[in-house]
Amino acid sequence: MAGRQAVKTYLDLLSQPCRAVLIFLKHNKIPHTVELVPLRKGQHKTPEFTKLNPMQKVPVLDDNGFVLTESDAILKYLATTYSVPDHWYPKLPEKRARVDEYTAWHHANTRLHASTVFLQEVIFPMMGQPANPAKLKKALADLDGTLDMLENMFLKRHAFLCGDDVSLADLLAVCELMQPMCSGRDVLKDRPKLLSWRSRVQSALSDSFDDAHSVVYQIRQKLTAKL
Ligand SMILES: N[C@@H](CCC(=O)N[C@@H](CS)C(=O)NCC(=O)O)C(=O)O
Repeated sequence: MAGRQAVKTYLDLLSQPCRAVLIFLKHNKIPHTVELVPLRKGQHKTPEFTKLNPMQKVPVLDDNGFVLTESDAILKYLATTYSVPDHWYPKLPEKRARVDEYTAWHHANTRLHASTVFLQEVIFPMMGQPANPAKLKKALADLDGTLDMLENMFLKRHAFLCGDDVSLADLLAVCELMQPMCSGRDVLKDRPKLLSWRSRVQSALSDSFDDAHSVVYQIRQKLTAKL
């Protein structure tokens, strides 16, 4: 858009929703800048960042003074404000509603369960607190239920979660499902249908996928080398 300045983002790339936002911006060549907010250093708790986002969470978008939080809202805002291919967030009401259906479900399912596995296996041990076997077992069982739903409901009719092409739903989901990979755990390894889906999403996102996930690969290398 003529005269429009690059959008500013506040991200930590170990954060799944931050990676989704960055991949979307890069893949769609939306002019942007990135301000890193390292969560491990508590940078999200500073007075300046708290002023920007009182919830003290990343990602945050600042589009020429319009400040927005929540990856779901940020991605939909970018998809509707910038000229990007329709498949990301289709204009046709029924197709759009399919993406909304997934994204409404995502936070209490794919995100919650995959990130609980990650917390138990990676973050708590990093903080000197070993994984709690009962909590890890429950998180893995919950995640299994979510993966069943992805296969049997969302991927039942289409190659992607909400249609025949990649959408915001696939982007949010794949970033969450990559997170447990930090400990070397591939949560999709025994699920051929979801593995094929991930390959399709990865191909659709091309280099932006691996670029954004380089931090995940680095942690995996570090943690699995110790085993
Ligand atoms: N629902 C939010 C979740 C944001 C969120 O939980 N971000 C995490 C990183 S993945 C964070 O900033 N955590 C810092 C904290 O809770 O202290 C979204 O999708 O943007």
